[in-house]
Amino acid sequence: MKTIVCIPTYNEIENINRIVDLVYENLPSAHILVIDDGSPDGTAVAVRQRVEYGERLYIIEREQKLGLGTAYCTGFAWAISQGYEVVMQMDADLSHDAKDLPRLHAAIADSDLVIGSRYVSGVNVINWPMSRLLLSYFANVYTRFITGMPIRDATGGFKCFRTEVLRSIDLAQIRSNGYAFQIEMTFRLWCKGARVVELPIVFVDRISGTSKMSKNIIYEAAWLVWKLKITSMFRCSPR
Ligand SMILES: Nc1nc2c(ncn2[C@@H]2O[C@H](COP(=O)(O)OP(=O)(O)O)[C@@H](O)[C@H]2O)c(=O)[nH]1
Ligand SMILES: [Mg+2]
Repeated sequence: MKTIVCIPTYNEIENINRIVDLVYENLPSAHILVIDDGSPDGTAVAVRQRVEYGERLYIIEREQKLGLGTAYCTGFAWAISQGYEVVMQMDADLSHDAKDLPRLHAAIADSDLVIGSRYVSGVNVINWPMSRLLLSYFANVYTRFITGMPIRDATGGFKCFRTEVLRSIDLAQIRSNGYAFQIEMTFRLWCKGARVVELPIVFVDRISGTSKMSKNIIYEAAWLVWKLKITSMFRCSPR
């Protein structure tokens, strides 16, 4: 199946070449789309300088930092328009192990959304401060409890979608950005009756560059789960 891996970037100059190499190493048939938000550190320049650029490596450049959610939506819409059958998403900062790509990709054969999950078999997070881990873990408990969606890791960013099901949701309608974006995508697909599968992954905190996590991202997600719950009372039919 024609596959593209979407990688959003903001100031990932220290990681971008390594992650691109690792994706090709582990999933040689895949193409890559970087969505860069005008990184001042020249991340986009590094992408355009690579030999694969224009062949199996593409970039969408936005003028300023507009957020992760809209970066992904822009990337997904482009992937759909280009006829990719499978769209994967992962972070640029090497927190997601590219060695997991083939396993997540293989599982899409009989599902619609595969989630690389940190919490499906215990807690598989390395090097996060305890405060960040607790925040993430309880954000997931909270999300599960409020929405009723039986997903252990709804906030993670390592996923594989069947394009056919991505088409079924209106990407232009999605406004959320950080954790909230990850929750919203999974929730909307789950409500549409998508087959969602979680596979265990190990998440390692970034070694280079800085996190773009912020308080606003937390508030956004805390509010979003209620919004999803309320709207889903009218139309949500999980399988
Ligand atoms: N294009 C784009 N990418 C972003 C933005 N914010 C974060 N990213 C990227 O999204 C991924 C995850 O962000 P990160 O800061 O590592 O979040 P954390 O792992 O939750 O701390 C990384 O590849 C970032 O470069 C944004 O506003 N625009
Ligand atoms: Mg990160």
